[in-house]
Amino acid sequence: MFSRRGFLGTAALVGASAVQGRVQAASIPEAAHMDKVVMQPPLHPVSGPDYRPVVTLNGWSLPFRMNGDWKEFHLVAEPVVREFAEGMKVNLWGYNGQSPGPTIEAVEGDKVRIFVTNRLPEYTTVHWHGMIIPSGMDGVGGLTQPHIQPGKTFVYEFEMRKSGTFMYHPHSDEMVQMAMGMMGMVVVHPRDPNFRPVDRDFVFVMSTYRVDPGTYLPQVNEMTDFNMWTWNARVFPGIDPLPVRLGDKVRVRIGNLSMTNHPIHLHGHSFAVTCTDGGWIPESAQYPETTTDVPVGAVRVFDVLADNPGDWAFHCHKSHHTMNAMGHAVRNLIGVSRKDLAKAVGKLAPDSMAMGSTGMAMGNMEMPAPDNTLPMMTGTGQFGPIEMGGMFTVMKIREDLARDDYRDPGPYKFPQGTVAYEVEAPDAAPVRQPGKPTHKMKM
Ligand SMILES: [Cu+2]
Repeated sequence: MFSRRGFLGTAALVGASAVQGRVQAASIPEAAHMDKVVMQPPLHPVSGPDYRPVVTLNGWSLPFRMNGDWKEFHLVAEPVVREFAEGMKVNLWGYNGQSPGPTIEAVEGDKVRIFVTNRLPEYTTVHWHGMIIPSGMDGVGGLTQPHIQPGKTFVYEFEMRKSGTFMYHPHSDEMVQMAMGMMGMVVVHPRDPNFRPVDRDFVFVMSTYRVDPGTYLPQVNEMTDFNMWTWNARVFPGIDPLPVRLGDKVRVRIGNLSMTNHPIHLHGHSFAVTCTDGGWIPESAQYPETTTDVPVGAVRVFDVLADNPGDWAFHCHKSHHTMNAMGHAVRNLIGVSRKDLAKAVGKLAPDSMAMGSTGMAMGNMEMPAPDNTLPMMTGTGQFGPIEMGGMFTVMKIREDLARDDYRDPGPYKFPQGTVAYEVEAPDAAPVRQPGKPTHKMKM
């Protein structure tokens, strides 16, 4: 006997299978694959509402196809090999050939259908961090959907209800899968192209890894002691610069799926945080900053007027995060006589190198390193060693860049007389404390 409730239930099921049938009939869109580790040109819209596309540092945006009024994307979760910088490759898990996965771009109001194929050796899901979507599309394995088993493809369908910057990552064996690099960014452009428009729009996600020197696989159980601090799974000097035309209004969208916060600092300018993964910040609530902290599991987007030409360092302000694999066990030897130390150590280990008695500047130092690791501090600029690593790159603001030109313009040509310079001066002996205190303390 059919109860009314049973009848409705059946009808709903018929509806559901009809939707599935339609998708199957329409076939799954081809999955684009990326084999490059440098920033790909922006993907301009060919139809629909106009928007200024983003560029992803050392990454790309996922191509899509239109199917009726649905925008269809295809993500493939799979093992990948990611080059962190020249000289170091790591076996990660990612999407469509790289880790992190491609940026997904759409427009507010778009209906999107995202196919996710699992080519990992274990199940996965995709969670759409920060997006306002139906609960059943939220991608939390076990809670809102069955896990996607290896070899299977699932479909996520939802409307991009609000514009902004979001992230995607698995909610399925999450600790392992995120520690292996499974993540990416979602940018939803406002439907109104006049809403807070910018001239250049950059996006990247921060992640951290513990990859012991000479090895190729992150230690996924590591909780705190990471040694690779990455922007889009790249470290300095492997991170793309941000080429900017003088006078451009620039947006930088930063996601943090690492296990600690990162205070991100831009030299030479002040900026305002204009958007988080929760939405746009009203202008009345914005304030000027030169460093903004990006908490774990959050997005911060800042807008900056690039009105100061030059090569401007852009980096995490935790100084250990602008280093590559480092020996954290190294003792602080500043002030220790190098000669005595070298003698003492030399007796024990004849090939050793005493370092650090005047600091750790390593510009002219060469140390043997195992294969597949990177120097702690590296990189060379036009004036010498830069001695950075990890989360460091350069915003290159130039007068003569074309509108959509994102190629590295090379080192800045400093106008004559604008660079700090050496003067003739007598040998600067350290200033001694005067014999008598200059102020008497009242007791
Ligand atoms: Cu940091």
